[in-house]
Amino acid sequence: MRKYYQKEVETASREELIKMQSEKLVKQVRHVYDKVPYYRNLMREKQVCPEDIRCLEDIKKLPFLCKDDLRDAYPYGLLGTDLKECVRIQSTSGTTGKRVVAFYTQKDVDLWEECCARAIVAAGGSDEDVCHVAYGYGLFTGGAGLHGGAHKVGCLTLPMSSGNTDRQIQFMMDMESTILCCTPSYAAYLGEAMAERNISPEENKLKAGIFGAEPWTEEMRRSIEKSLGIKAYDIYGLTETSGPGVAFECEEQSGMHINEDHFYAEIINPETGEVLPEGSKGELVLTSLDKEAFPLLRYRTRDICILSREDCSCGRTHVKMTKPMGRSDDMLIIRGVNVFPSQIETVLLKMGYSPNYQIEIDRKNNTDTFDVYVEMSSIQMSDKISDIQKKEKDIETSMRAMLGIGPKIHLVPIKSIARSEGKAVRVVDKRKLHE
Ligand code: DLL
Repeated sequence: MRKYYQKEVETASREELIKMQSEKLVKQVRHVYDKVPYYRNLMREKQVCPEDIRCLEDIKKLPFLCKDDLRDAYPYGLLGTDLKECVRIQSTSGTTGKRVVAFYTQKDVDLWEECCARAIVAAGGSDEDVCHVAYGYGLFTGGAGLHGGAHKVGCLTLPMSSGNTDRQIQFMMDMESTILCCTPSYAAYLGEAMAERNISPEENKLKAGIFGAEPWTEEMRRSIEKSLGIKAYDIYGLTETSGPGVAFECEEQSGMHINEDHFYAEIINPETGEVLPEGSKGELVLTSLDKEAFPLLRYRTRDICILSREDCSCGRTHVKMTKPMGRSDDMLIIRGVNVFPSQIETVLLKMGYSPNYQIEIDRKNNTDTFDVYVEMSSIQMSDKISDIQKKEKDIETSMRAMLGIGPKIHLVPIKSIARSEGKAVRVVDKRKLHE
């Protein structure tokens, strides 16, 4: 059975990798400087020009990019090619405010799909497999990325998209799906739904799952593996860097190999921006080394993790990252959707509510619950119950329009949300997602 999708590069020596990365970086910095005025200005502010970047070490001289830059430059300000050369747009979940829109040339799509193909092969996939893609299709990168990867590997690809659990199970059983790709929480839910339908793990033909897009624990891995009778592999990525496939797990299931021929990874102290030595816990910063349309240099992912270059028994030489251990900003991932508390606050203030609110998230039956408690004004307190219920519904609708998912809104009496002495406690996250 095939062990690697692109053996030569996946097992290249460190020296070869560093040489490749250095060459690509020098070229990429020149490309970005010439093509992206936004980044050129940032470089000028830092008094660095393309000639200063001669090897990998020099990357430290470059400025960082962060989500705010993406927002400032929205929609076309970071394009590295003419729009005419782009063939695809994908975007983050969540809508207004913090939406990220990424562009792709055909070459970008091909490289992205190859990264996903590597993940599928590392999970034991081949052209003998039926790859069941239950990540959302559409603007979200999950469906498109794994779908493209499955095609490259030659799998029979089932473009299921998310939702409609009965149909998922029917196709999984009838088409004899062998590899499942979806969020870990949906995988857990499918496991439960199959048990409820008296389908035992031995009855399905699944052998592996490729799960990511949200935090999940080792316990969750074990529970999914048991309920579906599979091996469950992690996959990491973000829209800004194409989507899934920046990093993926191999048979060792102990951290994800970053596709270092396409992404250069650094770990920084999120407070100071200082680059930390290998083995330190900090914020992951990624540089896409050969993307054409959306070539981000030193992009601050806000994901906290640790990198390790210890030898891996799978033979891959690319650096491994731990599961993300949290974020250095306040972004929440609820049912796979990226949510910022500031978006919730914007809706409430626009609708005339006070900024006294609290977001409560929990996980019940493998599904995230999402409740927002909002204080009423003294005038609203005298409203009839039916009026209050209508107001709750109205807020819910506006939030759904803003976020892409609707929380359950609870209008509560004035002063019932505990005031804090320091920073307000806006988010109570009861899920235990990080070990
Ligand atoms: O979630 C891309 C993706 C799709 C990855 C399918 C894996 C599988 P965004 O919607 O832009 O893109 O969200 C990116 O999700 O910064 C992390 O905080 C989080 N994330 C992604 N993968 C993992 C993972 C996609 N394996 C944000 N574990 C990232 C934990 C993850 N968090």
